[in-house]
Amino acid sequence: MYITKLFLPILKEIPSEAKIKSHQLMLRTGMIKQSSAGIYSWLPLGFKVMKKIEQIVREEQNKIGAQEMLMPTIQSAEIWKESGRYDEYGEEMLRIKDRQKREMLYGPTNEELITEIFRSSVKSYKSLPQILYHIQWKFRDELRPRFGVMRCREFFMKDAYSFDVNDEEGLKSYNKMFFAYLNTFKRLGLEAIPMAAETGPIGGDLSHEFIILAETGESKIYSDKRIFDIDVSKYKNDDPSIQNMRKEYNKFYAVTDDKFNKADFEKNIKKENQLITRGIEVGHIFYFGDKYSNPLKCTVDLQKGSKVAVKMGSYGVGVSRLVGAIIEAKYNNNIMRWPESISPFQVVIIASLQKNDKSNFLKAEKVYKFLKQNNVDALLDDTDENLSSKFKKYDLLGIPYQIILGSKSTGNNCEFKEINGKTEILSIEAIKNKLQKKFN
Ligand code: 5CA
Repeated sequence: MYITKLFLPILKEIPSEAKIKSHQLMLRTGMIKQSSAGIYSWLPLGFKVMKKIEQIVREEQNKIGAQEMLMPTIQSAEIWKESGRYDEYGEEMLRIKDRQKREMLYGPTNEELITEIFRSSVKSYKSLPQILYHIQWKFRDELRPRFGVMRCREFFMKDAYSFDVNDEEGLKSYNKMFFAYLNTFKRLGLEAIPMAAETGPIGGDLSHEFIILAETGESKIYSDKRIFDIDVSKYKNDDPSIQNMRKEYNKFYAVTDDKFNKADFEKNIKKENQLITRGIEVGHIFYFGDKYSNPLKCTVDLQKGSKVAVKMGSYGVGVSRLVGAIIEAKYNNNIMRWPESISPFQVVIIASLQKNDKSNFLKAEKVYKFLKQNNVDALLDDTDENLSSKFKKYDLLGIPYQIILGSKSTGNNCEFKEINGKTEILSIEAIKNKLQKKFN
């Protein structure tokens, strides 16, 4: 892509309504545009990053056997009345009437709808276990939408739902999801720690929030520092290994604000291992057994003819929130750096322009064509700005690698720079090989 062709409305000024870095940067670099309070359009750059995050989330869900589907954004109030949450949910729920005066709502979450789908399709314990998920827009009429995509009213979420025959099996599904989440966040370049949490309006008595550390985070956390040293890559995707992983996490105290108990914290953790800080919740998982299946009569027949309400859990990842959360985690010294796995482009090619001499730009175009032929997702800077403003722009955009055509690029060699890191002089072949390796 040539940058002049890219729809990239970069703003000169930091918008005053944006209080935290990620919000400022997302507006400034034209990733998003506010359409009304807490509701955003996703412009090409932001959309591309979000879609890459979505794909990683999807791949890790598929790896644990979850199946993708798609439910609508608009739901009927009937099923929410059956579960008892229609009144309980309060003003956060956007309620709508259709032309027949039927009560509808824009889904803030999907426990009821998925339970209704399940009860009308599954009759026997033999069809269990199942995990279904979708990646869809949600609407919550937050009292104070703020921090851009971090706490907005309309947001993109992956929500999954598990169905099992008893609690023992249900906990296996919960643990599988726990494992999938750790792998997902790792691929996104994040260190997300599972913290025991309150269940709020979703319900149940077992729940973990996955939190990344950030000063601007809304969640206060209390943990044993050693939980950050657990290496999830030593665990395999099978039940015994996943159970061992859970046991290792359970050894360390890690809770959010509402679960905090000062006496427990001080008794269980040595002073030097105590960590009290703030973080951003990027995922939240719940096990609530028959909280929805009971009132909605979602049962299966057991072997001996009796019926049992299926045991369920639900599992959310804030896909759109993650774009902001990753910026918060990666922005440093006025330089942004996207993890390779989700960077909007893999490399940017920048030419130093001399008056009446287009040779560096012509070389840059050649490099660009060569990389494109080799499936490298490159951005070519074809503006006539001076080098220092180009560098500033790409520090802001955070594309992890730069190829610079200037005084140091002779013959087939170019300057190859890691944003925020070292510079090397390499042949274009070597750069291509390096990039292909990094992005595979
Ligand atoms: N049904 C359950 C799990 S599927 C559920 O809705 N859980 S949740 O309420 O915790 O939301 C899941 C994730 O969505 C959160 O961890 C957070 O990352 C994201 N999220 C929640 N509210 C917002 C919001 N207002 N703005 C942006 N992201 C949000």
